[in-house]
Amino acid sequence: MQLKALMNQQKVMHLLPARWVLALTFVAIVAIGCGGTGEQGSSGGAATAHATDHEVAPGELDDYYGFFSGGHSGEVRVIGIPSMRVLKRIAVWNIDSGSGWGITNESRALLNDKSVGDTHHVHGSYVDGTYDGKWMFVNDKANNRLARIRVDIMEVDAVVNVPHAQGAHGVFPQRAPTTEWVILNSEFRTPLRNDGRGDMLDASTYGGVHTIIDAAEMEIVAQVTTPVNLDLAATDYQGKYSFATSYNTEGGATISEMLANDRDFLVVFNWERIKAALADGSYKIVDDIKMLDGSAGTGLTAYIPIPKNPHGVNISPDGNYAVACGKVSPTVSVIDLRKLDDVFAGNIEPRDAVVAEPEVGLGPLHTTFDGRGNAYTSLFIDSQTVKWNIDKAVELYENPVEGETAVVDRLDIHYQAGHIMASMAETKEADGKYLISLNKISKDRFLNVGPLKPENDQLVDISGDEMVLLKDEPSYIEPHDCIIVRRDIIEPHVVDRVDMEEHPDFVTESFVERDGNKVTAHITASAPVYGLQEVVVNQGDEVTFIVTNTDEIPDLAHGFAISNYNVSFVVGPFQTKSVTITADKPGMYWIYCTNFCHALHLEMRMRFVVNPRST
Ligand code: CUK
Ligand code: CUA
Ligand code: CA
Repeated sequence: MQLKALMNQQKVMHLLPARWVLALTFVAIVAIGCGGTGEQGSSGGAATAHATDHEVAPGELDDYYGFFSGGHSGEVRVIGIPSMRVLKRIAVWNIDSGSGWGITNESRALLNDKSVGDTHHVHGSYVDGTYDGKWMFVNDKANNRLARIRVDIMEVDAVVNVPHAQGAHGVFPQRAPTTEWVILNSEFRTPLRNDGRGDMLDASTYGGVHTIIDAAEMEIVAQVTTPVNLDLAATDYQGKYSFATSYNTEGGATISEMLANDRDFLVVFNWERIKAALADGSYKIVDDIKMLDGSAGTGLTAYIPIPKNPHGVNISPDGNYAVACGKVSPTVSVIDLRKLDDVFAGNIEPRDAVVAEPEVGLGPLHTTFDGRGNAYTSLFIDSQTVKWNIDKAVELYENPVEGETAVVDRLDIHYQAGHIMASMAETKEADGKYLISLNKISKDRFLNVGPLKPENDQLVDISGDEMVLLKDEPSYIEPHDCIIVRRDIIEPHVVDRVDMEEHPDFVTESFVERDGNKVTAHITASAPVYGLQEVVVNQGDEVTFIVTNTDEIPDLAHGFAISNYNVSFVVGPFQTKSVTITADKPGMYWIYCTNFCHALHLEMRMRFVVNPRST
């Protein structure tokens, strides 16, 4: 397997300039685990002195909420910044008996009975270019879905399944005037109607999909198809354009095919034209979805050539620039968004919108901003954060000066950075205080825990001229991305309790009802008792337990586990959750509270009696 990977890598090498061969070989060595990780000097000494300024003492609260995707763990994590304390794990695509997600009827209905997912990007809803503290949106690259998290209770409340898409990856909400749309890119090209018809191995028939989702309804508005793949996503600050990087302009199905061209694309989607096309009916309906053709020449899109297999695209907080990272080119491409109207009007060539292409280092993946005109790009291969000045880059692109560069500072990170994110950087209120480098490899930075080591999320102070490393934080595989949101934006929205009547079947009085072989037990939970002492059913009955936590105390949750029946969930204050099981095992089974709620918590239990089927 490893040999084969190396051989494929070798094949690719023939197609690449010498410098990239070196770089990619390095990636290969790291990826197959037979080499080091390019260890470089650390900024340890300076960091320690500085770090104390950023300590959050016991009892003190953080200044920022971090929302981190959890990768193939399927969850989203809420982390206090700068303390890096993990405050909450929000189950999204995973099963979590800490909350009962994936176990209760309510969550299983949202999850469509799927139990895995792959979260890469979490982004908040916006009003006028900054977060409104209402929702978070997160993708599922594995099962091609988008989830919405309610910020007030920090739980998922809606899911949309996205057809015609695989590798549902880049996601970004509309930033202005408000988040009406959320866009989701499919990274993998597929047959657009993927139902087995045609020659499925003929990659030339495949396409990518830019899915537009209504944020409030969580329904698909339309899908714009492209001949190329669509990877990372962004929206502008005006509600006019959305963006996708495309690394497979070649339409290839193998790595070497996907690396053939020197330039791929930043694809720009024109919302005004998309809305017009939807209004005048220039779309096909495929499986109940409005599908628009976004090929070059349709006017809906612009394809801006940029080097090479680009990855992240991020918009500067002033709304003027898109920055796309070259990945296998040492450059980032700076696109002036004020030129896009001219591109769409045909006044200038798409490539003319590129106003800078500074060389920043090897393996640029993602860029973030400090709101003071500087950009920070993660370098996967160089294991660095590079800080560079946008205006300077534009100036030098126009008038190159020998020996001058837009780069202002470099910081070694440990090691192999993927995403990078500064505080409030995806809003017009970017404040340039903290930056987190989400590093894929921790190697020697923590106690060794075996072959699967944690990742390393490093906290960096970017408030001064030079970046200062403050903290290493191990993280469980594998957050790709995060956003850092000011506390005052989130905190006022978070509630202590839910409205009990949100659930149509909330329970205030406990009782059991029977309808044929269907039994429903309505149960209150109030420390330290359930509203029923026993539920007696017959073998084969379909039994639904509906549990409402009626305790008046905030922060007092009750659990509900049924011994040997594979049920365990937690009901928060004033919440109602339910589960339906088939009583297929005769006997007496204790139902007990799993969450320590009272001095008599251990006594908080009831019996579930299943009479054997009469013969
Ligand atoms: S991707 Cu993982 S490091 Cu899914 Cu945003 Cu770039
Ligand atoms: Cu209720 Cu423990
Ligand atoms: Ca390519």
